[in-house]
Amino acid sequence: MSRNAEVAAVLDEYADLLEAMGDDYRPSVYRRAADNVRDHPEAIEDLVDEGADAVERIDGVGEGIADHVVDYVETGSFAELEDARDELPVEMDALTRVEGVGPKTVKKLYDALGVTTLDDLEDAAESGEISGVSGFGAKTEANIREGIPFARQAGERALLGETRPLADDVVDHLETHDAVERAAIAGSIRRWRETNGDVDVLAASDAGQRVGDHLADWERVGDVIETGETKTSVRVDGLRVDLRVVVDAEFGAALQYFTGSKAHNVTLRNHAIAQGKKVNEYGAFDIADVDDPDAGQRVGDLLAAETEAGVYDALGLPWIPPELREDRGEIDAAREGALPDLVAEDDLRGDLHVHTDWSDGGHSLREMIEAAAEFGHDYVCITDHAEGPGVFGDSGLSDADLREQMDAVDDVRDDVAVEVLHGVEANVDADGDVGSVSDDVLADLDLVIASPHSGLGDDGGDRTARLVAAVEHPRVDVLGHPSGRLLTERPAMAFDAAALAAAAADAGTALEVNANYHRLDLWGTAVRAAVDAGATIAVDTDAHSPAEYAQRPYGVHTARRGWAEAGDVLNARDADGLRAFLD
Ligand code: DGT
Ligand code: CA
Ligand code: CA
Ligand code: ZN
Repeated sequence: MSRNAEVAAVLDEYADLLEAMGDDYRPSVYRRAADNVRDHPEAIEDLVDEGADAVERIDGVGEGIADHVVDYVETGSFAELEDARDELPVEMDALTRVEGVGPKTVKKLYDALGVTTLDDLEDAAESGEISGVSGFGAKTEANIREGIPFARQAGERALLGETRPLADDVVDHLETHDAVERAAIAGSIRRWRETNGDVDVLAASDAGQRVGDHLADWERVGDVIETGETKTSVRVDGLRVDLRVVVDAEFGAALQYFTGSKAHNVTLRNHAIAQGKKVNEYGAFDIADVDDPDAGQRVGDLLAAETEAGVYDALGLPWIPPELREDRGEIDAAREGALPDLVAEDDLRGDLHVHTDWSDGGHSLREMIEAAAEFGHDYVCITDHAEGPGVFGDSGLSDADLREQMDAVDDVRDDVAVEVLHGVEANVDADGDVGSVSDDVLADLDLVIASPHSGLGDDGGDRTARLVAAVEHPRVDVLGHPSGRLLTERPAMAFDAAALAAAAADAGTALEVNANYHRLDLWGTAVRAAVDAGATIAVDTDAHSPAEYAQRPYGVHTARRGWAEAGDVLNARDADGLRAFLD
């Protein structure tokens, strides 16, 4: 991973500070630049090395922003940012993570009450001071108070879409050292959990200290927390990286242990004990003839330690994919030979949720379609937003726009190497209706996604009826990002996953696993409910740019966390199978 995410975060912070100061125009310019820097395929620090002109090659980055980026990468800040931070010295990122608290609210609460941190905000909300500030009522104060725990917890976990690329880079860096025999990602990142407390990696080597030093010396490392023979911890881009070094002969056992989850490991240990065996980070052991199995870590006859598959095999189990290791019945299923044959990245043949510059995407119809062909898709469905509440600006399409887009799709369709479907992403309104698009337009489109874009957030109310009504709508084919959650930013709306799954199965409507790593919506347990109910899922990227097609793995592995097989996935079907489902 490059420093793109870090630079984007700084541009977003500056945008928030400008907005708080009452600047109406520049915040959106900086946010757009931040999005483009974040998604840019080249490393921002490499562009900075080339000079400000190279940075300006990024869409939406003009001379002024490019200069700021160069200053930031070279010196750790830029003058205007420091001035703004001096004027409003608050933890902007943490405070705005509270639902309903934007930059302008932060400024008001700083001016009136001196609130600079989440702790300050909590104190002010609990003592009733916020409702005493002009413009704030008791309801707002209560909402802020209730939003603080989510914001606090969210701040402690990082998105898989940020940690996973970093973990891959750490492994690559470790593998450049000649004393490293193998290296691998472990922990919750290996299980593809959607947020992660830290980055766990494991290396096999007889020279632990040298390997630890090699990590500490990596150019990307900010702070070194500790180094040692077996454990080294550093911080990169604000994320904690924990490295364990073990001997190659015990790498499999260590990988099994440090992949977790803790709950999976506890159940696995009990399964071992029931067979007169023992499993820990050093191996699987037969302890049937041992008087005191707790006399040491390596007590008993060693059965396996070198490979993870060997450890499971020694306990009479097939290898269990990391996505399943959450203690949700996977060990029983393994014992019974009933593990699912999980959907794989290569099983997917197309993407059914894609935006263009007809709505809020950044690229033309032709660019997005050609990029889908280049990505290797057999088919792609263009699904720009219909007009309606919650859709960015006035970017949504009217009936007339959709009719016009049908012709535009036809113009591209014939000379591209991918089958093109034309659909729409309509809004689910409060009653579960799809609002703004008329029925005759819906009928003429190949595919209709209905997604909640407004009335989101968890107000404690049960939204099952709203979502069930949407899946039962006769024109709706896919329910898009059903909960509306934005990881670490906005909680999922509450709904009964089993009831939604049953309704979707009955209605023949697919439930989306939105692969955008800010969403991952549905998620593991909700996918499991869908699969158990016999509902179909659709793993789609919701791409707003060609680069976002590459977020597909996050969706596939999230579906795997829900025990999904290829047969459960709409876009694992070939084009004929897809059309049969849509008709
Ligand atoms: P995270 O970091 O909160 O996203 O979740 P994990 O699962 O990566 O947890 P972490 O980093 O604390 O530990 C990595 C793995 O190491 C964990 O999944 C299982 C194993 N592990 C760590 N500490 C313990 C422990 O005290 N008991 C057991 N059974 N396993 C542990
Ligand atoms: Ca971890
Ligand atoms: Ca850890
Ligand atoms: Zn969308």
